[in-house]
Amino acid sequence: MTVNSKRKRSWAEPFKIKMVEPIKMTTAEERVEAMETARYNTFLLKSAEVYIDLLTDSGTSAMSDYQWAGLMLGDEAYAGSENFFRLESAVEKFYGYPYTIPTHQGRGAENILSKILIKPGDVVPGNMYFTTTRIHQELAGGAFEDVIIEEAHKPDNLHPFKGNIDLDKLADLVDRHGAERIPYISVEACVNMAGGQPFSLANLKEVRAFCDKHGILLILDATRAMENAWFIKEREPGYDDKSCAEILKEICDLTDGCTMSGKKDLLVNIGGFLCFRDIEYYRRACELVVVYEGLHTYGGLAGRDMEAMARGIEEAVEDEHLKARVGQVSYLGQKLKHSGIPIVEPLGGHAVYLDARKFLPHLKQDEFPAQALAAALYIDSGVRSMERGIVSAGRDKKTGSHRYPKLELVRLTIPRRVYTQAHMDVVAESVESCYENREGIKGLRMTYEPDNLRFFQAHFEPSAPFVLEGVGLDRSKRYSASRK
Ligand code: PLI
Repeated sequence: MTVNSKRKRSWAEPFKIKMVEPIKMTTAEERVEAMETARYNTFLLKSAEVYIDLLTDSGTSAMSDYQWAGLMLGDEAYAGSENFFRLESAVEKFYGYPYTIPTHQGRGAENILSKILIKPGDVVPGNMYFTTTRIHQELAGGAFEDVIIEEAHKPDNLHPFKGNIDLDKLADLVDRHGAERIPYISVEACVNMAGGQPFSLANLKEVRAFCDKHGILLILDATRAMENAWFIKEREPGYDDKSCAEILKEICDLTDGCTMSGKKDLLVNIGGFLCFRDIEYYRRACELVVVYEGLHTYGGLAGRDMEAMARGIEEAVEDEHLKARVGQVSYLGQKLKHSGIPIVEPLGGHAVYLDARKFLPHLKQDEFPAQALAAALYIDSGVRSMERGIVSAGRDKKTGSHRYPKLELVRLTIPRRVYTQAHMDVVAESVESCYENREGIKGLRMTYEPDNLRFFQAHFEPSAPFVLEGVGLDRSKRYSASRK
């Protein structure tokens, strides 16, 4: 028998569906009403008003039967839960860190890390900011400085590792501030605000050498490190024969510790952790975790949550899982690209990002184009997305004026194991319809602005009514949406 191994083979998800959750399409009238009530902020919509929810991949994954079974084995003792030890050994096996402290989610770990390492006046370099990471650095008295490579700020630049750190920027930072003012370098895997862009192992090795030379710690934001490992396997010479598990270990081996939101890579609805190699940092973190989260063997989590996360680690690191997960993002991205929609390239690991500057060139950045586009997409089809631009960037703490990020994006974030390719087709059609209607999408004014992390709760109103043609499933309606 001869086997033709060159024949094209499609990929499919490495699971079948055992339980479903119904979702409901709303009418265009209902969506206009819902968006006005939500003040043009997709975070303020009710979940029941949403058809396909691409707000975030955080805590929205579908757990496996193996994880659900683990929930029944929760050891809910206040101290020394069996599930903590399961989590600790899974982290040590796959991430390689000897000391693990559970936290309720990623920002719990960021809070403790910032409090133990940052002193007022310190500077923390990172490969682009993340919202919660930066706010904890600032609340601890530090200042964030961006040292990501310039390519990361250009949506159509095809650099395969746009999450890389620019070593020259790092050296300049040390010259300006002195290594003693830099408690650690924060390196995020699959950089969220850049479009889910990975770093390369070659770059991380250079950063490690820089840290060793200057006596600076290197802390990984491991939230999407497994997805980063997949891109290294795909794109970095010399890694295609390694498993994602091996690559993940190699990444972590170069770092001194990590913060983690288990709500992403690890396929759980809640949970996170903070890890160190050094027992002294671990002890200091143990002192604080009891103040902010809970005892160091549960850190704000139930025993069952820790079990689900330990099992999630085992499943999520599998190459077949990562291939299908990143493959679904790529499926949607390719579809949009073929329709001429401006998106961030190369495609990242957890989301497709629309380039709102190019999508809505008639809007200035302080008319909040990405916020307006996210609102229009919801009105068109009930697809919920998220702004990642000027609103998310917030105001400069010193000057009080808006920060103007180069990237003005709408994130279509894909939860893991939740939606099918047919859902992705509907999303693509709706984005295409918004593109056809782009001139009818108007700028917004901010009418309420919280001081911190304003994107979650800010209110907006359109400066002129939106005019969207062909809204809804039958594509026959014309809507003019504005506040009454
Ligand atoms: O949402 P938390 O507190 O579990 O994790 C905070 C956090 C830290 N780092 C990174 C890279 C994140 O993406 C992150 C949370 N991201 C959210 C909620 C998101 O929608 O992307």
